[in-house]
Amino acid sequence: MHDNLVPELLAGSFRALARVISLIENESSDSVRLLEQLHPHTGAAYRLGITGPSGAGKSTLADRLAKLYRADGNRVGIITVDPTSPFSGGAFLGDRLRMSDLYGDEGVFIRSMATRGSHGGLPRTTRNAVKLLDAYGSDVIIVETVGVGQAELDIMDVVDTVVVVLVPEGGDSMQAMKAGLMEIADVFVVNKADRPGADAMMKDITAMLSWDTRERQWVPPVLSSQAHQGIGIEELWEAIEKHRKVSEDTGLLAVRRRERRRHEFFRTIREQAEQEAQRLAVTDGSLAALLKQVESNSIDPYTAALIAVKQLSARRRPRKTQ
Ligand SMILES: Nc1nc2c(ncn2[C@@H]2O[C@H](COP(=O)(O)OP(=O)(O)O)[C@@H](O)[C@H]2O)c(=O)[nH]1
Ligand SMILES: [Mg+2]
Repeated sequence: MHDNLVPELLAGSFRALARVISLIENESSDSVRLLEQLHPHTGAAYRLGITGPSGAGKSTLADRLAKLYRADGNRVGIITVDPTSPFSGGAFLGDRLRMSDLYGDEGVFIRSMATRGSHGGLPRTTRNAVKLLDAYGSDVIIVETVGVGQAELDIMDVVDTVVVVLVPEGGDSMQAMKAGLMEIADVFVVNKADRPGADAMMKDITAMLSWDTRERQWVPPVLSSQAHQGIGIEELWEAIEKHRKVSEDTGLLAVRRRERRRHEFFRTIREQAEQEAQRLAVTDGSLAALLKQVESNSIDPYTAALIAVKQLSARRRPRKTQ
Protein backbone atom coordinates (compact mmCIF):
# COMPACT_ATOMS: atom_id res chain seq x y z
CA MET A 1 0.00 0.00 0.00
CA HIS A 2 2.86 2.39 0.85
CA ASP A 3 5.34 0.69 -1.45
CA ASN A 4 6.76 3.79 -3.06
CA LEU A 5 7.07 5.88 0.06
CA VAL A 6 10.50 4.65 1.13
CA PRO A 7 12.24 5.13 -2.22
CA GLU A 8 10.53 8.50 -2.58
CA LEU A 9 11.67 9.58 0.89
CA LEU A 10 15.21 8.42 0.20
CA ALA A 11 15.17 10.33 -3.06
CA GLY A 12 14.41 13.45 -1.06
CA SER A 13 10.65 13.81 -1.42
CA PHE A 14 9.38 16.24 1.20
CA ARG A 15 5.85 14.95 0.72
CA ALA A 16 6.89 11.31 1.25
CA LEU A 17 8.75 12.29 4.42
CA ALA A 18 5.68 14.06 5.82
CA ARG A 19 3.55 11.06 4.94
CA VAL A 20 5.89 8.51 6.55
CA ILE A 21 6.20 10.61 9.71
CA SER A 22 2.41 10.63 9.98
CA LEU A 23 2.30 6.86 9.57
CA ILE A 24 4.95 6.42 12.25
CA GLU A 25 3.27 8.92 14.54
CA ASN A 26 -0.01 7.07 14.30
CA GLU A 27 1.89 3.82 14.88
CA SER A 28 0.41 2.43 11.73
CA SER A 29 0.83 -1.30 11.22
CA ASP A 30 3.35 -0.47 8.49
CA SER A 31 5.65 1.48 10.79
CA VAL A 32 7.96 -1.32 11.84
CA ARG A 33 8.43 -2.36 8.24
CA LEU A 34 9.09 1.23 7.20
CA LEU A 35 11.66 1.65 9.98
CA GLU A 36 13.39 -1.57 8.98
CA GLN A 37 13.71 -0.35 5.43
CA LEU A 38 14.99 3.06 6.45
CA HIS A 39 17.41 1.96 9.15
CA PRO A 40 20.34 1.18 6.79
CA HIS A 41 20.17 4.75 5.53
CA THR A 42 20.60 6.35 8.95
CA GLY A 43 23.63 7.44 10.94
CA ALA A 44 24.93 10.41 8.97
CA ALA A 45 22.93 13.19 10.62
CA TYR A 46 24.19 15.14 13.60
CA ARG A 47 21.57 15.32 16.34
CA LEU A 48 21.23 18.34 18.54
CA GLY A 49 18.91 18.49 21.55
CA ILE A 50 17.56 21.70 23.05
CA THR A 51 15.88 21.31 26.40
CA GLY A 52 14.77 23.52 29.26
CA PRO A 53 11.66 24.96 30.86
CA SER A 54 8.61 25.96 28.86
CA GLY A 55 8.90 29.52 27.56
CA ALA A 56 12.69 29.67 28.00
CA GLY A 57 13.17 30.42 24.32
CA LYS A 58 13.98 26.96 23.00
CA SER A 59 11.99 27.31 19.80
CA THR A 60 13.43 30.76 19.19
CA LEU A 61 16.95 29.35 19.61
CA ALA A 62 16.13 26.35 17.40
CA ASP A 63 14.89 28.71 14.71
CA ARG A 64 18.02 30.88 14.88
CA LEU A 65 20.39 27.92 14.93
CA ALA A 66 18.55 26.31 12.04
CA LYS A 67 19.08 29.47 10.02
CA LEU A 68 22.83 29.35 10.68
CA TYR A 69 22.97 25.72 9.59
CA ARG A 70 20.92 26.53 6.51
CA ALA A 71 23.27 29.37 5.65
CA ASP A 72 26.02 26.74 5.51
CA GLY A 73 23.98 24.72 3.07
CA ASN A 74 22.90 22.05 5.55
CA ARG A 75 19.64 20.25 5.34
CA VAL A 76 17.91 20.72 8.69
CA GLY A 77 15.16 18.82 10.48
CA ILE A 78 13.43 20.22 13.55
CA ILE A 79 11.23 18.22 15.88
CA THR A 80 9.52 19.83 18.83
CA VAL A 81 7.89 17.89 21.64
CA ASP A 82 5.94 19.99 24.11
CA PRO A 83 3.82 18.09 26.61
CA THR A 84 2.80 21.38 28.21
CA SER A 85 1.15 22.40 24.99
CA PRO A 86 -2.64 22.28 25.34
CA PHE A 87 -2.82 21.04 21.78
CA SER A 88 -2.51 17.44 20.77
CA GLY A 89 -1.69 15.67 17.57
CA GLY A 90 0.78 16.78 14.98
CA ALA A 91 -0.96 19.95 13.93
CA PHE A 92 0.30 22.31 16.59
CA LEU A 93 3.70 23.96 16.32
CA GLY A 94 5.49 26.21 18.74
CA ASP A 95 4.44 29.65 17.56
CA ARG A 96 8.08 30.69 17.13
CA LEU A 97 8.58 28.05 14.54
CA ARG A 98 5.17 28.34 13.00
CA MET A 99 5.83 31.97 12.24
CA SER A 100 9.39 31.42 11.12
CA ASP A 101 10.44 32.21 7.60
CA LEU A 102 12.04 28.78 7.64
CA TYR A 103 8.58 27.67 6.58
CA GLY A 104 8.48 27.20 2.87
CA ASP A 105 12.22 26.45 2.79
CA GLU A 106 12.44 22.94 1.36
CA GLY A 107 15.78 22.44 3.12
CA VAL A 108 14.07 22.55 6.49
CA PHE A 109 11.56 20.06 7.77
CA ILE A 110 9.70 21.13 10.91
CA ARG A 111 7.39 18.91 12.86
CA SER A 112 5.71 19.18 16.22
CA MET A 113 4.91 15.87 17.82
CA ALA A 114 2.21 14.69 20.15
CA THR A 115 3.27 13.24 23.48
CA ARG A 116 0.49 10.70 23.61
CA GLY A 117 1.42 7.43 25.24
CA SER A 118 4.84 8.57 26.33
CA HIS A 119 4.24 8.33 30.10
CA GLY A 120 6.05 11.61 30.59
CA GLY A 121 9.14 10.45 28.75
CA LEU A 122 10.11 11.18 25.21
CA PRO A 123 7.58 9.58 22.89
CA ARG A 124 8.79 6.58 20.98
CA THR A 125 7.46 8.27 17.88
CA THR A 126 9.98 11.08 18.42
CA ARG A 127 12.91 8.68 18.28
CA ASN A 128 11.46 7.22 15.13
CA ALA A 129 10.85 10.60 13.54
CA VAL A 130 14.51 11.47 14.16
CA LYS A 131 15.45 8.29 12.31
CA LEU A 132 13.27 9.24 9.36
CA LEU A 133 14.79 12.70 9.17
CA ASP A 134 18.21 11.05 9.27
CA ALA A 135 17.36 8.66 6.43
CA TYR A 136 15.86 11.56 4.50
CA GLY A 137 19.33 13.07 4.39
CA SER A 138 19.18 15.77 7.06
CA ASP A 139 22.64 17.01 8.00
CA VAL A 140 21.47 18.35 11.34
CA ILE A 141 18.41 17.36 13.34
CA ILE A 142 17.30 19.64 16.16
CA VAL A 143 15.07 18.07 18.81
CA GLU A 144 13.34 20.48 21.18
CA THR A 145 11.90 19.06 24.39
CA VAL A 146 10.49 20.68 27.50
CA GLY A 147 12.66 20.07 30.53
CA VAL A 148 10.12 18.64 32.89
CA GLY A 149 10.06 15.12 34.23
CA GLN A 150 11.61 12.35 32.27
CA ALA A 151 11.69 13.81 28.78
CA GLU A 152 14.82 15.86 29.24
CA LEU A 153 16.73 12.91 30.57
CA ASP A 154 15.57 10.77 27.67
CA ILE A 155 16.90 13.36 25.28
CA MET A 156 20.43 12.14 25.97
CA ASP A 157 19.43 8.89 24.43
CA VAL A 158 18.40 10.54 21.19
CA VAL A 159 20.88 13.31 20.47
CA ASP A 160 24.64 13.81 20.20
CA THR A 161 24.83 17.21 21.87
CA VAL A 162 22.47 18.51 24.55
CA VAL A 163 21.94 22.25 24.98
CA VAL A 164 20.21 23.14 28.24
CA VAL A 165 18.40 26.48 28.10
CA LEU A 166 17.66 28.33 31.32
CA VAL A 167 16.31 31.79 32.05
CA PRO A 168 17.36 34.24 34.78
CA GLU A 169 14.05 33.98 36.63
CA GLY A 170 14.49 32.91 40.26
CA GLY A 171 15.57 29.51 41.39
CA ASP A 172 16.08 28.12 37.96
CA SER A 173 19.60 26.87 38.40
CA MET A 174 18.73 25.00 41.58
CA GLN A 175 15.74 23.45 39.86
CA ALA A 176 17.88 22.51 36.92
CA MET A 177 20.25 20.71 39.22
CA LYS A 178 17.44 18.87 40.96
CA ALA A 179 15.93 17.83 37.68
CA GLY A 180 19.21 16.26 36.65
CA LEU A 181 19.89 18.80 33.93
CA MET A 182 23.42 19.40 35.22
CA GLU A 183 24.22 15.81 34.37
CA ILE A 184 23.05 15.87 30.81
CA ALA A 185 24.08 19.31 29.55
CA ASP A 186 26.90 19.57 27.05
CA VAL A 187 26.31 23.30 26.68
CA PHE A 188 24.45 25.68 28.99
CA VAL A 189 22.83 28.81 27.71
CA VAL A 190 21.14 31.42 29.86
CA ASN A 191 18.62 32.93 27.48
CA LYS A 192 16.66 36.14 28.07
CA ALA A 193 19.94 37.72 29.15
CA ASP A 194 18.22 41.06 28.60
CA ARG A 195 16.54 40.40 31.94
CA PRO A 196 18.19 40.99 35.31
CA GLY A 197 20.06 38.14 36.96
CA ALA A 198 21.61 36.49 33.92
CA ASP A 199 25.20 37.04 35.02
CA ALA A 200 24.51 35.76 38.53
CA MET A 201 22.87 32.72 37.07
CA MET A 202 25.81 32.00 34.79
CA LYS A 203 28.07 32.20 37.85
CA ASP A 204 25.78 29.83 39.77
CA ILE A 205 25.89 27.25 37.01
CA THR A 206 29.64 27.58 36.61
CA ALA A 207 30.05 27.08 40.37
CA MET A 208 27.82 24.01 40.34
CA LEU A 209 29.79 22.56 37.47
CA SER A 210 33.01 23.03 39.43
CA TRP A 211 31.67 20.77 42.20
CA ASP A 212 32.03 17.91 39.79
CA THR A 213 35.66 17.02 40.16
CA ARG A 214 35.63 13.97 37.94
CA GLU A 215 38.18 13.93 35.18
CA ARG A 216 36.29 14.91 32.07
CA GLN A 217 37.07 15.30 28.42
CA TRP A 218 34.47 18.01 28.11
CA VAL A 219 33.38 20.64 30.60
CA PRO A 220 30.11 22.29 29.52
CA PRO A 221 30.56 25.95 28.64
CA VAL A 222 28.05 28.41 30.11
CA LEU A 223 26.85 30.99 27.60
CA SER A 224 24.20 33.65 27.45
CA SER A 225 21.84 34.72 24.70
CA GLN A 226 18.97 36.95 23.72
CA ALA A 227 17.41 34.66 21.21
CA HIS A 228 14.61 36.96 20.12
CA GLN A 229 17.26 39.54 19.07
CA GLY A 230 19.66 37.00 17.63
CA ILE A 231 22.30 37.85 20.22
CA GLY A 232 24.68 35.10 21.31
CA ILE A 233 23.57 32.65 18.64
CA GLU A 234 26.90 32.45 16.81
CA GLU A 235 28.70 31.75 20.10
CA LEU A 236 26.17 29.03 20.90
CA TRP A 237 26.63 27.55 17.46
CA GLU A 238 30.41 27.58 17.93
CA ALA A 239 30.12 25.82 21.31
CA ILE A 240 27.88 23.15 19.77
CA GLU A 241 30.28 22.59 16.88
CA LYS A 242 33.20 22.43 19.30
CA HIS A 243 31.42 19.81 21.38
CA ARG A 244 30.73 17.89 18.22
CA LYS A 245 34.41 17.99 17.22
CA VAL A 246 35.67 17.02 20.68
CA SER A 247 33.10 14.20 20.86
CA GLU A 248 34.22 12.87 17.52
CA ASP A 249 37.93 13.19 18.28
CA THR A 250 37.85 11.69 21.77
CA GLY A 251 35.48 8.85 20.97
CA LEU A 252 32.74 10.27 23.22
CA LEU A 253 30.36 10.30 20.30
CA ALA A 254 31.04 6.67 19.48
CA VAL A 255 30.44 5.72 23.11
CA ARG A 256 27.22 7.66 23.18
CA ARG A 257 25.93 6.10 20.00
CA ARG A 258 26.87 2.62 21.17
CA GLU A 259 24.99 3.26 24.40
CA ARG A 260 22.02 4.49 22.39
CA ARG A 261 21.88 1.32 20.32
CA ARG A 262 22.11 -0.75 23.51
CA HIS A 263 19.16 1.11 25.04
CA GLU A 264 17.22 0.82 21.80
CA PHE A 265 17.78 -2.93 21.88
CA PHE A 266 16.55 -3.37 25.45
CA ARG A 267 13.71 -0.92 24.97
CA THR A 268 12.51 -2.85 21.94
CA ILE A 269 12.72 -6.11 23.88
CA ARG A 270 10.60 -4.55 26.62
CA GLU A 271 8.05 -3.26 24.16
CA GLN A 272 7.88 -6.50 22.23
CA ALA A 273 7.62 -8.62 25.38
CA GLU A 274 4.81 -6.44 26.69
CA GLN A 275 2.98 -6.55 23.38
CA GLU A 276 3.32 -10.31 23.29
CA ALA A 277 2.03 -10.60 26.87
CA GLN A 278 -0.91 -8.32 26.06
CA ARG A 279 -1.72 -10.42 23.03
CA LEU A 280 -1.46 -13.68 24.97
CA ALA A 281 -3.58 -12.36 27.81
CA VAL A 282 -6.39 -12.29 25.28
CA THR A 283 -5.68 -15.49 23.36
CA ASP A 284 -4.06 -17.76 25.93
CA GLY A 285 -6.25 -19.32 28.61
CA SER A 286 -3.64 -19.61 31.37
CA LEU A 287 -2.36 -16.06 30.99
CA ALA A 288 -5.89 -14.70 30.79
CA ALA A 289 -6.70 -16.52 34.03
CA LEU A 290 -3.58 -15.12 35.66
CA LEU A 291 -4.56 -11.60 34.57
CA LYS A 292 -8.02 -12.07 36.10
CA GLN A 293 -6.41 -13.06 39.41
CA VAL A 294 -4.25 -9.92 39.29
CA GLU A 295 -7.26 -7.75 38.55
CA SER A 296 -9.24 -9.20 41.43
CA ASN A 297 -6.19 -8.91 43.72
CA SER A 298 -6.11 -12.61 44.49
CA ILE A 299 -2.46 -12.66 43.42
CA ASP A 300 0.01 -9.79 43.61
CA PRO A 301 1.12 -8.35 40.26
CA TYR A 302 4.81 -9.13 40.95
CA THR A 303 4.41 -12.82 41.58
CA ALA A 304 2.03 -12.98 38.62
CA ALA A 305 4.47 -11.16 36.35
CA LEU A 306 7.26 -13.57 37.24
CA ILE A 307 4.98 -16.52 36.51
CA ALA A 308 4.01 -14.93 33.20
CA VAL A 309 7.63 -14.35 32.19
CA LYS A 310 8.41 -18.01 32.97
CA GLN A 311 5.45 -19.09 30.88
CA LEU A 312 6.50 -16.84 28.02
CA SER A 313 10.04 -18.18 27.94
CA ALA A 314 8.89 -21.79 28.35
CA ARG A 315 6.72 -21.60 25.26
CA ARG A 316 9.63 -20.19 23.29
CA ARG A 317 12.01 -23.01 24.19
CA PRO A 318 12.53 -25.26 21.20
CA ARG A 319 11.20 -28.80 21.61
CA LYS A 320 13.80 -31.46 22.23
CA THR A 321 14.34 -33.84 19.40
CA GLN A 322 15.97 -37.26 19.72
N1 LIG B 1 12.92 39.00 26.64
C1 LIG B 1 13.26 37.95 25.90
N2 LIG B 1 12.28 37.19 25.34
C2 LIG B 1 12.66 36.13 24.59
C3 LIG B 1 14.02 35.79 24.37
N3 LIG B 1 14.06 34.70 23.60
C4 LIG B 1 12.79 34.35 23.35
N4 LIG B 1 11.94 35.21 23.93
C5 LIG B 1 10.47 35.18 23.92
O1 LIG B 1 10.02 34.22 24.86
C6 LIG B 1 8.80 33.62 24.43
C7 LIG B 1 8.91 32.12 24.45
O2 LIG B 1 9.82 31.70 23.46
P1 LIG B 1 9.80 30.25 22.82
O3 LIG B 1 10.98 30.16 21.90
O4 LIG B 1 8.47 29.93 22.25
O5 LIG B 1 10.04 29.38 24.12
P2 LIG B 1 10.01 27.77 24.31
O6 LIG B 1 8.71 27.45 24.99
O7 LIG B 1 11.16 27.46 25.19
O8 LIG B 1 10.11 27.15 22.96
C8 LIG B 1 8.53 34.19 23.05
O9 LIG B 1 7.60 35.22 23.17
C9 LIG B 1 9.89 34.72 22.61
O10 LIG B 1 9.80 35.81 21.72
C10 LIG B 1 15.01 36.63 24.98
O11 LIG B 1 16.22 36.42 24.87
N5 LIG B 1 14.57 37.68 25.73
MG1 LIG C 1 8.90 25.75 21.96
